[in-house]
Amino acid sequence: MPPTDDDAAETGSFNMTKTRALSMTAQAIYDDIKHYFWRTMGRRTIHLRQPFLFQSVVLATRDRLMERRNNVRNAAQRSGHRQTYYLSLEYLMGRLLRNALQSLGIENETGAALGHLGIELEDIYDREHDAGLGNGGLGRLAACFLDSCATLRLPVLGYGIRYHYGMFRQRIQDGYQFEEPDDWLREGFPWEVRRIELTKTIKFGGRSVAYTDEKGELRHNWTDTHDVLAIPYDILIPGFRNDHVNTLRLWSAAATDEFDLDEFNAGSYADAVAAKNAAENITMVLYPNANSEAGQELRLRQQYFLSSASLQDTLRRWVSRHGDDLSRFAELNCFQLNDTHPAMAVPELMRLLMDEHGLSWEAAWNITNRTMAYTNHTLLPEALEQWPAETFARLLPRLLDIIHEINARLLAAVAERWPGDQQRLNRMSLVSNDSTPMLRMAHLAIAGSFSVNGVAKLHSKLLCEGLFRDFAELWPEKFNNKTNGVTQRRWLAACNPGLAATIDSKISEDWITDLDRLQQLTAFADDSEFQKRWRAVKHGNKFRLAGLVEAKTGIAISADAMFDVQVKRIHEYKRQLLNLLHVIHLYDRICRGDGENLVPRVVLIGGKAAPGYVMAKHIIKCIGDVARVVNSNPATEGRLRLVFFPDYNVSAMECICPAADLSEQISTAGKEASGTGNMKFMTNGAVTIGTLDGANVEILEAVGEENFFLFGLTVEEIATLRPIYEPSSFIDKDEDFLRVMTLLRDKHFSGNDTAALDAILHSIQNPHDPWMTAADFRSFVDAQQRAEAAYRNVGQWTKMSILNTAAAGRFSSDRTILDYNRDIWRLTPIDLEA
Ligand code: 26W
Repeated sequence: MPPTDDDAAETGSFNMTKTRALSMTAQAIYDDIKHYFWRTMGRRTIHLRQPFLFQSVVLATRDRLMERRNNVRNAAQRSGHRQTYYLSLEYLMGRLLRNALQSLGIENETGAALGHLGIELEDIYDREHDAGLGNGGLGRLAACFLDSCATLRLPVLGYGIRYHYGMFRQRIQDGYQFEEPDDWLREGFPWEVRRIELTKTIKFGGRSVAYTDEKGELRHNWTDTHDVLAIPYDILIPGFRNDHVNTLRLWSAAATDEFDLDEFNAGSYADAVAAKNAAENITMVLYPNANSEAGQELRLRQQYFLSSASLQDTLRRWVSRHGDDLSRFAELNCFQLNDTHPAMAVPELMRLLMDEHGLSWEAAWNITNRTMAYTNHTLLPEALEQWPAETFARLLPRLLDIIHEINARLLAAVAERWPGDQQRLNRMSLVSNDSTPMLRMAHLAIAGSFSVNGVAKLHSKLLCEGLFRDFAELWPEKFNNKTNGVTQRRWLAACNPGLAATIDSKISEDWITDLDRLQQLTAFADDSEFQKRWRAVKHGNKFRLAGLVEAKTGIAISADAMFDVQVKRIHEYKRQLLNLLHVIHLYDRICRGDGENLVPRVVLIGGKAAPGYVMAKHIIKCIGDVARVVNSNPATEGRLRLVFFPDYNVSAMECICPAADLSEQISTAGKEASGTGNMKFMTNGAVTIGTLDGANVEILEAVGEENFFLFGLTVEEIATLRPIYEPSSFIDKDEDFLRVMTLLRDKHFSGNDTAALDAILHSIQNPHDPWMTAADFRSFVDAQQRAEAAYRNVGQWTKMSILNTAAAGRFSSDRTILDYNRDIWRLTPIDLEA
């Protein structure tokens, strides 16, 4: 056996061959919980408001994960197979306990163990704080992928950042959003295991010095740097009942213990130590901007910190197993870059291979270009990362050298293929031609990767035809699609046990690891007994959500109404405004006496606005303003409620998606890369009202037009209309629309502060409105009317609901990961028996 991970100089080891696996009985679990509570934590009495019982349950569970992880690691090492590393600045994990117990198959046993204490497992679940280390779709996708990789027994290690503060908590006061720090580590995070022995040193600043080595080769030395330590914390990721456990490794920044000598000598020992806080800042907080790049220097430091620590970790492991010979490195390793955020991995791997491992440029490039794969998650220009070259020169001088060299070689290849095409060179360059030259991280990621993928068919097509067209012409073989998916373990089995049991009553339970099996439900879509049961489950879920809504907002809603739901980050392109216009239209109908036949409806909107995104905050304020007027008008009683759901997060979605009837996926065509909330709703039997955008296109294809409320302009129609777009032509010729606008203009919903409503009126009426909200109003209202008519027919609606769940198979992240593995990673599942 080659030397392993953690044994630089081995002085001994435990013989584990005779160790029996921990028992999975209720008694053994009870004993372990008691052990941790009494002996490890030194507590005697249980108070559910304190974290100690929860922590004891976690430790008892973690032990059972750890022994499995150890076995998997040994098996992976023995096999010597290829590995993938998922590099992501975000992981939106949510709570972990329920998932861990269900994966291990010990939920009943743990429940029984707690039953001895007179405690409900659900209360322990509720004690867990969400791990919210992500903004939205991209971060939650990473979490679903980890679940699927472990369930498929693929050797995939996630690398990320252990932010001290995760996604902010949203508090709504007087209709305004306030951000509160998410101090998720305050009570400790018992799932994590600190791996101090794997600490890495990360360089910043200093300068790059060229020199000639003994062999006469030109080499570089990055010196006079300010170093920061990266300390890894491991979180264990279980597969579903397969004894497979993978690792998520999160890096935390710490100061090196070299003190500032000047200050130290000046006698200010305490000041010198305090100055080291600066280092720890790097991993202090998650940047809460989805789909817009704020360009903060600290964010750049985070990106390099993650990239460098993870690559060093990978190379360290390689050297400990294979020695200095890197000739097979590319064959056995693959890095998947979750958007451009970790794109610094490209020049950093080059640097490590050349400067630390002595490889030539060609040898290093060969490895880099065969191991890196890049996933793009957005077409929005404002989300495309660009960093001032000047900042790079100051913070990462050696990387800037390397990026310039990559660029020179790229441009030479382009010039050879398209001689004299200067415009193309400018478009493709890694460095922009501006007065302050900017580094285009997407171009760097594409140049350095062997695979570039989008996250839904339409999105991948638009990447090739638009944003990355020049690159797709140069390297068509790199470009591919991997339509997103969500894990059915969390997003059906765990969050909707009633529906899961209903499904199990008709088809076998295999869907939990093979979601395509849901297709068999089609045979029961018309079965009236089954329909009745299906409706009862939905009603129960709506009742549960109604309780949560009332607890959080004080607004009472009826589980008998249609639940019309839009939850996602607040962004203009997602068009929460269009949804709001429809609510105002319904309200107007009720007020003018045309609401008699309306299906009672609860419109639920939730999501966070980036703290600096003024317009998104206006949208939240406006929803609140409209809600107050609508909900307090007696005429709307039993007909219409508008609710803004505060602090939307993963745990909230686990209660919301099982309760939704109608799923709002109404972005301007061409703007939403994929969407994944759309898939969670569909899986739970909600019917989509949506545009031809992102994965909606594939959802429509899967369920058929009769089970989807399609509306809105297509990508092509948007493009044609844009130059001549005149919102007033849509407003003035549409009486319903005009009435809505008149209510807004007359300040029917405004309190004292009209800023939000003014801004919103302006955006709808603006011919340059990038989201073209007014253009889709009529067709949206019409689609809503079709939805309403369908909902009125209980049997028809239930059938649509069942057929949506039945068609959700292809939106499992298991399918997505199998696609990644087939086309990009080419990993062999770990066989524990072998
Ligand atoms: C801080 C800058 C920044 C920029 C972009 C942070 C985060 C981003 C992400 C790319 C935003 C994001 O989450 N994109 C979403 O990714 C999902 C998973 O692929 C898709 O389903 C969504 O359509 C896409 O908006």
